[in-house]
Amino acid sequence: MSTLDIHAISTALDNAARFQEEIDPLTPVHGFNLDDAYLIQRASIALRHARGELPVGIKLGFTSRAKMIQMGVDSLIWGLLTDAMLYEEGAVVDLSGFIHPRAEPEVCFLTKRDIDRPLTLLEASSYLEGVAPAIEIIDSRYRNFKFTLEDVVADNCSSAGLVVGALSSNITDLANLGVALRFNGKPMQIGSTGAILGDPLRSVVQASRLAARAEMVLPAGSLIMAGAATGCPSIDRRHACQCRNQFLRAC
Ligand code: 0L1
Ligand code: MG
Repeated sequence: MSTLDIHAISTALDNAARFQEEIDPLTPVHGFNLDDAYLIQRASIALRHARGELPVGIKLGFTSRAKMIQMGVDSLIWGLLTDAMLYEEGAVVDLSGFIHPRAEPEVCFLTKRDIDRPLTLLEASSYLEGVAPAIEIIDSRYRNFKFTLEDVVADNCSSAGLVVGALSSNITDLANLGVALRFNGKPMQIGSTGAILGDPLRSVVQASRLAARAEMVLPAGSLIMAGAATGCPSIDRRHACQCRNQFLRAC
C-alpha cells in the first residue's frame, strides 16, 4: 500500500504558486481524501510561514450557491490567509504574479476576541471589531482552474490575494447589501450579500465551527473572509489592476 507524501505534494503546490506554473490536478495520481487535503493545505502554509509569512486569518469558500454552481461542488471549504496575500485598498496589483487570477466580491470581518469554540449566530457579532467590503483574488494552481473538491482544499482553496476596504463597526443589517463588481467601471457581477449563507454573519459561525473542529483558536485580530457574493470573472493577467471596495447600503 502506498503512503501519501504530504511534503512532496505540498511543495509542488507551493512551488506552483511561487513560480506561477500551473500543474495537473493531484487527486487522479495521489487519490487523497478531504482529511488528507487539509493536511496538505496546512503543510503548504507551513512552508510560507517558514519563509516569514505571518497568519492573518482564514477564508471560507463556496458559501454561496452561485460559487457552488460555478465550480460544480456542494460543500463549504476553508483556507488560511497570510500577510503576503494582503494588498492595500487602492493598491495597484501586478497580475503577472498570478497564473489565471479571478476576482470575487466578498465581505470581510475583523475579530476582536479569540474565537476558541463554536459560536451561535446570536453571539457572533460580539466577537467582531468590524466588517469591511473586500475583494478576494483567487488563483487556482491547477491547469484551467479544473479540480476536485479535495484538490482545491489542498491548494488552500485557491487563495492568492485579498484587498480589504474601509472597516465599519456597524455589523448590523448585512444580510442584503448590494454588491457590484466593476472592472474599469464596467459592471461584471451584480448581487447581494444575502447570497453568502443568507447572511454573511453566518460565515463567522461556520468559521468558529471549522476552527473548533480543527482544534485551532482564531486569535483576536483575525480576518475572516466570508466567501463570494457572486460568481467570479477572470481578470487579464497581462495588466495591473487597482482594487477598491465600497459597501452599497440602501438609503
Ligand atoms: O469561494 C472561494 O473562495 C472558493 C475558492 C476555491 C474555488 C475556486 O478556485 O473558485
Ligand atoms: Mg472567495
